[in-house]
Amino acid sequence: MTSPFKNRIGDAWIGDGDVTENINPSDLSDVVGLYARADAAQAADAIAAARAAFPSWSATTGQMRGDILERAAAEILARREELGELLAREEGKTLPEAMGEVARAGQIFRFFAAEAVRAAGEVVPSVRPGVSVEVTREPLGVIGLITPWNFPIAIPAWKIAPALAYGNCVVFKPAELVPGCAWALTEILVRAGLPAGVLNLVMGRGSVVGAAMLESPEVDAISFTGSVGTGRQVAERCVATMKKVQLEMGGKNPLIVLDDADLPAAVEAAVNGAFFSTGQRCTASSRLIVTEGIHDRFVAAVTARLERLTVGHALRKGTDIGPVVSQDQLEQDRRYIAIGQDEGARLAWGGGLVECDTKGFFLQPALFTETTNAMRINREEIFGPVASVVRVRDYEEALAAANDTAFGLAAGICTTSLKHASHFKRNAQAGMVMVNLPTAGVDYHVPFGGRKASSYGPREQGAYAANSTPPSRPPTSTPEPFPRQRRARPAPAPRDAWGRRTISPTLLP
Ligand code: UN1
Repeated sequence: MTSPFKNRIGDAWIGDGDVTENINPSDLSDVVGLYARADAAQAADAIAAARAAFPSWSATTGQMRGDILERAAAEILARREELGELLAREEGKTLPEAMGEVARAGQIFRFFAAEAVRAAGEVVPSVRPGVSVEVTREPLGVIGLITPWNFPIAIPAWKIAPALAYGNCVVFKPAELVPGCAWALTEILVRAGLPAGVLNLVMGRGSVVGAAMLESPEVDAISFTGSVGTGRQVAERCVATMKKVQLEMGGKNPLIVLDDADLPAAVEAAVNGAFFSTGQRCTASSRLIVTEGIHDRFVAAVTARLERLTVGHALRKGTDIGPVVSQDQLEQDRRYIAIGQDEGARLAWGGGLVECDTKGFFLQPALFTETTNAMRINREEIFGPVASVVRVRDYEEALAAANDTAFGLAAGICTTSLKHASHFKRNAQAGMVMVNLPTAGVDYHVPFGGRKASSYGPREQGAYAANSTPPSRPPTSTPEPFPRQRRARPAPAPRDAWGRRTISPTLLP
């Protein structure tokens, strides 16, 4: 038996015991590798290693942290083909999609390499005479990261890069289905020069590793991307130990198509948003809300486009849509296709299993028409290549349907009317609003996140990620980076109710 890829705890690669097989969803006979599964004691060791590394890591310069992130960025970008192949093999998105995701991860590290040296803080005149106020950001401490399987390298990148850039230590628990990219990313960062304990990788079960992170008082914050159900449990457990928490959860994202839309552009946005990456994106355009004047032409054109798409092995040239990630997810997708039919929706295209020369989880994209927004297929996140068309009279009814959902991650509109596009941007109840674009596919330098049940806590990505590590707990035992001075040090500034040291009175001469 080949030796497994191990967890990174402190300065060592650990784990010869329990392992999991990483299986290729395009070819179930292809084992990507064996990956160690951490137990609760190893998770505790990882947390302790991060805690021990924090005083010196948080006292490093932004330049030093940025240099490490930049080395990692350069390597990720240079290896995008090889890492893309690994990603496509373990998760099932097509090779071009996977390489695009790897490039995005590299760019995220490059962005935060530069952010690490951005001057932070401000000095403001006090309302009291002779006093000035300094507002500074301090590293938070140990951050626990829990990431999903659908973006095996980009989501870890957009959580790890800011956490490290701003001087925090990390305990990283990737989804069990995709340990390969997580291991490769950790290995790159370690070789880029991260000191021991600053980044710890603990692959394994949520019920073991995730639970250890949530319970530990030594973890200061959790950033989680995953389902609403799990997110709610994460939030409850974070509150119990007063951890900061950031949650990115589901979506049921509307894409409105108005009568005046450019039809080919609308079809492209819908097909890309709903079905590319096998529909496995929380930003997927799963509800296509179409006004009646364009409805039939739109459905005919989308169907014609779906007929030309090839579902197949993620690494094969010519494949447009790779497999569903796992047996469980395939069953969930098929269950919802059956629910839609039971609810009276018309399965206008697809939804069947696809035979390929390898055994994998291949599913034809499924398009439902004649649906109402009240149907379960339009209310619950399916997370597969399944989308519904909701027919509406006009823009007002479309807007009402778009907002009639518990979720609020992304929303889109296809129109040539500036009036409707502008109104929608202001009135869509979503964190991100797209015009003549798919709801999925986002930029890495701007805030990412949703409203309502889709997100909780501060925004991720771009400079907004700094808010994920609020200045709530200054480091307790930061070593002096400079030789001690003989003069007595002034008393520290008082802390506010949140423990923040935001006011430092400076008596002017
Ligand atoms: C994208 O649409 O490019 O899990 C990103 C997800 C989201 C990321 C989507 N958190 O699908």
